[in-house]
Amino acid sequence: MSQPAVKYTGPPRVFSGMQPTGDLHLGNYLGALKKFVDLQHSHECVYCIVDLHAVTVWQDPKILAAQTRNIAAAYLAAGVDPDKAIIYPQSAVRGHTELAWFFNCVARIGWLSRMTQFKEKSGKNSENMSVGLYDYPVLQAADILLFKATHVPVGEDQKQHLELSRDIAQKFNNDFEVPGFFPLPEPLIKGPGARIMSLRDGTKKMSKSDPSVNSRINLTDNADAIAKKIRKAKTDAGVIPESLKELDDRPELANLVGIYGAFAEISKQQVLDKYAGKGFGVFKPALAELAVEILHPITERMNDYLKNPDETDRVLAKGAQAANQIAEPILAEIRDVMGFWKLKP
Ligand code: AQP
Repeated sequence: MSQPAVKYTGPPRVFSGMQPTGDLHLGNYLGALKKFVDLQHSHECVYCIVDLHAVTVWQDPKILAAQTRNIAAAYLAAGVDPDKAIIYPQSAVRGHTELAWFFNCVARIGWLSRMTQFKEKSGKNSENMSVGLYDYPVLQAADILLFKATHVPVGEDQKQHLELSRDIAQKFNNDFEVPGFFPLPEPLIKGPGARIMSLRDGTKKMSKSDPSVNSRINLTDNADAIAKKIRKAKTDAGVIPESLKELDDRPELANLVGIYGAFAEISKQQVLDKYAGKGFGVFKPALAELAVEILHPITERMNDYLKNPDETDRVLAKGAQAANQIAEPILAEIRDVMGFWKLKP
């Protein structure tokens, strides 16, 4: 029977993560990582490297740990401060998998079957996908709620998964008659970086798995590669228009204007005000210069961290300990709510 909505009254907490499935790109940076850095100044933040999510598709065991370090290096290089925010690998905190199982018994098959990301990733081959890939959003709900996180900075592609996390939290609170036990986590999606599109096709999301390397700018790209990819970015024959409405049927240009706005921290309209009437010969070099100015220092710092894996490992080990300290008491509470056996004190 559904309970009246009771608000969660615990402390605000931010949680998010990235998969160690390849080099991070501009979409990951502008859609999520940049927000990670900003939020650490105002919130308690927990940032995970979601290696358990990564293995929902095949990962070479010989390189998984190195990929995990790479993502940690990207977090640190982008400005996540391990003295302010927790950075850790998901598999180092066992609570993720335990809570995912509990939530498997709360979530409904019908909810999961509506998830568009699974449909996109599996295509016509869904019978051959891992059960883990199908169950991915349940693990994601467990990631967030293991910390009773209230806010989740993500790109727009994660909106549906976040809605599922809220549904799971609400159903748990109702089923076990513990109103307000879990917060209903709020996605932090807004801003011009929320959906960065491929540089080769303005209708497709920029993605690690796109076979075209020119479709994305990676955080490991040097200045020349960044400039070249922007120069080669697909555009049309027109000039930069005056109004946002005129971007509607020019997806590639709309994407580049959004990227400029996200870097410069101005609105798309302000970008148009600056460049209206100018051609791509002016706009693309200006965008490339801005991109290099912001990304180059991150790439350099990332290379330093990659040369020094011991330091990154120290951050991850300390982070795992801190994450476990938050997660363990919450997990104990959840086990109590669900009525599992425990030894009498
Ligand atoms: N194009 C994007 N624009 C804005 N945000 C994006 N994110 C991903 N792509 C874009 C956000 O980055 C965070 C981490 O994503 P992830 O590591 O979970 O991987 P993903 O979403 O699977 O990233 P990819 O690059 O798209 O990988 P593949 O190719 O494997 O599908 C998330 O917050 C995500 O929203």
